[in-house]
Order: sequence, then C-alpha cells, then structure tokens
Amino acid sequence: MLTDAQFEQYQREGYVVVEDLLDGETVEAVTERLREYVTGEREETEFSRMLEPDADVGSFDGEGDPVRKFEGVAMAREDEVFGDLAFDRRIVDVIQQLQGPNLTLLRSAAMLKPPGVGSAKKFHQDAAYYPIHPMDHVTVWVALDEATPENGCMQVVPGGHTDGLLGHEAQEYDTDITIAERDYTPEDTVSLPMEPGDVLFQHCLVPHYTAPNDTDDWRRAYILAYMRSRSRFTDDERPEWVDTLQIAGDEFPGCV
Ligand SMILES: O=C(O)CCC(=O)C(=O)O
Repeated sequence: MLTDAQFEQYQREGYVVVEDLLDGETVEAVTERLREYVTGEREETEFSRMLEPDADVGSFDGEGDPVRKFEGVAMAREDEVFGDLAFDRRIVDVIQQLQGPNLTLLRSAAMLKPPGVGSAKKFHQDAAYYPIHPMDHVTVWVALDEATPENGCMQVVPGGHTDGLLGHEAQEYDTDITIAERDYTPEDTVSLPMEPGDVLFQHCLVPHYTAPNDTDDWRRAYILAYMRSRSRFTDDERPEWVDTLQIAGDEFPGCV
C-alpha cells in the first residue's frame, strides 16, 4: 500500500515510484520469460512483437532479436508468469487504493530498449491511446533492469496530468503517437532512475518520454495499465484493437 505521502504525491504530481516493491525472484522470472520470447525459445501467442525500426537484425549483437516491444493483454491472459504479475497483490493493492475495488486490465506490454539500438519513445500521454471515460487509468511501469538517463529511464512532467488531454499526432514508423500541440522539452521533466523491482505508478494523463538506449545493456520494463471496471468506452463500443482482462471485484453491464 502507498503511504499517505506517496498517495498525496500521486494526486499532486500524477506519479509515484515505490522502491523495492517487487523482489528479485519476481523480477528474474519476468526477465527470463521475456528473454525466452526474444530469443525465440518460446513462441508468442496472441500478442504482438515489434522490432526496433532502425536496427539491422542481422548484425544485432545482443542476445536474441532487437525487440522494441511485446504488446497485448493476451500476454497476461496466456502466459502464467506475466499473468501472475498482472494479478500480483503488491501491485493490485496499490491500484485498488487509487482506483477502488473493481479493476480491469487495459494493457500488458514489455518495452525492452535493446542495447545500442533501443530508440526513444516520444512525449505522449497514455490516455491518448484509449477512448475511455473517465480518463484516469493508471499505468504501472516495472523496472526489470537498472534504468538510468543513459539507457532511457522514464522522464515525466510532474503535475502534467492536470493539463487534460493534449493533441497527439501519428509517428511515421508505427502505431505510436506523440504530443503535437505543446512543445515539451526535456527541461520540463524529471528523470526517474529506478532499480530492478522498483515500480512507477503513473496517471494516464501525465506526459512522459524515454530517451534512446546508448549503453551496451538492455533496459527492460514491464508495463500494465488498470482502469476501473465501471469505465466506459467513449463510443460505447470496445474498439477492435482493445482487449481487457478482469482483475478484481465486479464487472458491470455496459461497461468495459
Ligand atoms: O518503456 C519505455 O521506454 C516507454 C514506455 C511508454 O511510455 C509506453 O509504452 O507508453
């Protein structure tokens, strides 16, 4: 559970890092499972893999492929290691403190920033990807490696969640979008270096980005996003590309 000071920080700044929330064994299990997918020892099921757009796959010298991300709620539904993480009481207790008892998983992903070729994730708000009301889902970013400014740790705009939803525009190379109508610079952010097992809880309207990975090591993170089960899709219908998984409490007819 968050302390009062951590809870207040989340409300005021839109984020809080809980150090050492997860133990080494949990981090190791998730990291090892990701390694198996990256090297092809284990095959993905219903979730997607995206390689680094500028990586030369043939000459990549990290172990396995230069995978930028795995994405899909199916990761949590179909892989027991990722599923255990999505239902982990240490995470879910905090989310229930922030969102109440009824929780639905909206996102499960791994961002891997491979050595040397791990590219930036440009400024965006997570809410911009999802047509969901109310706009207050929580993104959980689990550090699996030491995350530093050099390898692309999280950079957030404190208090930026009070700006509301900003305009975003599409990126050329994939489905990513980036904030268009306001020119955030790195000076607007605070850098959040984290150790393996530290967990960032972030409001879905906080603008954030991560820099390229200029080091020789992977910078892996597991991402989960949770919303209240009473949330609604703004067009009243679930978009085809959105998948969900009930995590705790009740489900509600007509809701997500
Ligand atoms: O882990 C990263 O590098 C950035 C992740 C992120 O901001 C996202 O996927 O929305």
